[in-house]
Amino acid sequence: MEEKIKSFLKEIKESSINNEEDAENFRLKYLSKKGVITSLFEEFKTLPPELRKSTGKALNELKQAAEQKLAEAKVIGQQPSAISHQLTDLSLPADPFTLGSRHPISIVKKQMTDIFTKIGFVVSEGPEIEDDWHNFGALNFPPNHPARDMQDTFFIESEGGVPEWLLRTHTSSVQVRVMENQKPPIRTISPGRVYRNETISARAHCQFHQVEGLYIDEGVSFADLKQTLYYFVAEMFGEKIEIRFRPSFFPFTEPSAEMDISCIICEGKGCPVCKYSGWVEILGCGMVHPNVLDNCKIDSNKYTGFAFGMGVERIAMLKFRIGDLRLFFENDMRFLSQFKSVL
Ligand code: 2NL
Repeated sequence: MEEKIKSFLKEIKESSINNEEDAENFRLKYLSKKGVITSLFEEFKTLPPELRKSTGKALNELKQAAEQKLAEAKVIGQQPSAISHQLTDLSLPADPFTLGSRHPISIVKKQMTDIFTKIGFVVSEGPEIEDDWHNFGALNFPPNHPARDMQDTFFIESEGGVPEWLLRTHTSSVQVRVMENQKPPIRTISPGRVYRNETISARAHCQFHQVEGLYIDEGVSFADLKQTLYYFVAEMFGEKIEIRFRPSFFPFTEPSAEMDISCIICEGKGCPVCKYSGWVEILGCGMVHPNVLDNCKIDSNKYTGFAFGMGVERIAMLKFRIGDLRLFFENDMRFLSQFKSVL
């Protein structure tokens, strides 16, 4: 019998337990009620007394060895190295993923507003669905002005009669709300999406983005307007940029002007972007019309102000040299993924 115990001991020491199944088989073979060790204990009872001492000792050692082997296997099985070996290989590379990027319009819109907030302008935002007063009336549009026409403005259908709501055609509507609710000095910048009923082409779209600025205080002059806008383009396009103003007309400013910058593509030499003139129009501006101030309960005898408005797409096209406005609204990944490095 001692020979049998010896060979089982050798077997136990040499057996390998690598997973739950091995462990259970080991337990069944050696330590269960019908296992090897139980039957050896049965056999032990039949031994003559003179053999019992040494055989009993060997048998107890065999049982201990089996129990220890099983306990050790369970402890090792709970360790990460063993688990990873069995279940997953943690040394494999992680799943690949691609980072998203900001839309070019968002990038440029933020650059533009940041330039103005640095000199004390405060960002104001407002609703895209507006009433006639905030989009037209307060801004000195006469009742029959062509911009109010169905051809230019998207009106929201009403239950018979005159439509009450429209999609804002400029973010001046936000600045009207600021003037109605705050006292001068006012320095505000209004970025946002606007809508106009235009035929979609490489140069026009029925939706685009604007950044409008407004500055009202005592003694604000056209010189302040020029200096502020020069500061803006120098920050946006660099110190080498030149500007020029041409007289224009808007119902909400008097006098009104349009501002051109020297063409950043050809540096004034002449190219298709500037139509060989060396100049590119980038914004409209002027001194706030006294009627607009009065409409918003700001004393036009005491206060003056300047205002300007520009298209974000226009600036983005110049900055990134994009030839077709429609690209901004098509969500083509081949276009959008080019702006990855710019944050
Ligand atoms: C353009 C021209 C302009 C303004 C916007 C403005 C706002 C208020 C009062 C007076 Cl509340 N004016 N904004 C002034 C002149 C021009 O935008 O061509 N935008 C794309």
